[in-house]
Amino acid sequence: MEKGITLTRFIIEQHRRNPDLEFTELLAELTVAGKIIAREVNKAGLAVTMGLTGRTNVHGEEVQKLDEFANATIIKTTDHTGHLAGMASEEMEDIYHIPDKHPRGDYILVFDPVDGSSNIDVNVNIGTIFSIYRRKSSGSHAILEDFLRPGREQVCAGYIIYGSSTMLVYTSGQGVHGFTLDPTIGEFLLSQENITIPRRSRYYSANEGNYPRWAPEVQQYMDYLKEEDKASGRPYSARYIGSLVADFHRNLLKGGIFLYPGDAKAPQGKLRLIYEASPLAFIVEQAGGRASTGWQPILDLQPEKLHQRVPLIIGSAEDVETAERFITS
Ligand code: AHM
Ligand code: MG
Repeated sequence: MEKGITLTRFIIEQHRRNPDLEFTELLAELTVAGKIIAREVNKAGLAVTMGLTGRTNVHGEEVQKLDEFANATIIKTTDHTGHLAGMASEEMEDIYHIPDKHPRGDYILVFDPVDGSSNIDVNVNIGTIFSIYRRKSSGSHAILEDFLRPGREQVCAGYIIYGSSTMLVYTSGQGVHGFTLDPTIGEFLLSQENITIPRRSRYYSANEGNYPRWAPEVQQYMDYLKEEDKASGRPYSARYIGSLVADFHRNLLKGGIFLYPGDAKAPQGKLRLIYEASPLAFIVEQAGGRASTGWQPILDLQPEKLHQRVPLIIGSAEDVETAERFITS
């Protein structure tokens, strides 16, 4: 489609071509949440939404005011649409049930309202990650089993990145498309249709401070990345922001591999399966890349808990394959 058309029009056209995409209105509401969160992020140090709340979340992490604001904003902009039977997020211990005053629908929404929270106060890119599944249960409210689903069953996944510009990237299983917020008209406009990730890259993103705790196979892979490449005469270059969405977004466009493996202290790593790893895995596969625990595709995992963590290796297909070879050898 023509570059510069609005996200709303793009979504309507997609829906026309594939009437099965009944959740497109929900996606449109999510973009409203994205704009409201972007507005708060852009106020940076001036806003009352900056800083800590003084509470810790279900993961024992300090909750930023923006985490809470973004969580509440996403709920508020989507709970009345009639498409949802329930929601779950990084900031809520349990499932959020749609209030009885609103109609309920066939989908569930999972999200990480602000990913990379530790970067909020220092003007570094952060993001919102989301994913939509069709519910399985048929009662009046969604149940836990509706959320514990392999990532392959996602019908839509995306993220909004708050950076030098605000961008929304999503897939509904028909390619990956990127939209940039034009702040002068308040609309997301198509900037990249059918994004594909380079098959091989020269970049890696990992928190190498954890190197001493990694398994020897992971350490060997990391050592390999630092060997001089015969063709370029250079090792891989490190690029680590510490905001998953930002690291992922750069790798998606330029090529690269992101790793957050398990280690001696945290065998399942840090990142959450349902609302961090799986949505990005759906996007990367749609873009021709790969996402893995090292042993298994992320999208094949059957979650056992809502807030389950998972080792994540994601990015350019050939780089992820090489990492898998090291890890499983
Ligand atoms: P968050 O969702 O609480 O912000 O935590 C997830 C973040 C990711 O964005 C990022 O990849 C990772 O944590 C960074 O962790 P570390 O500081 O250990 O490198
Ligand atoms: Mg997160």
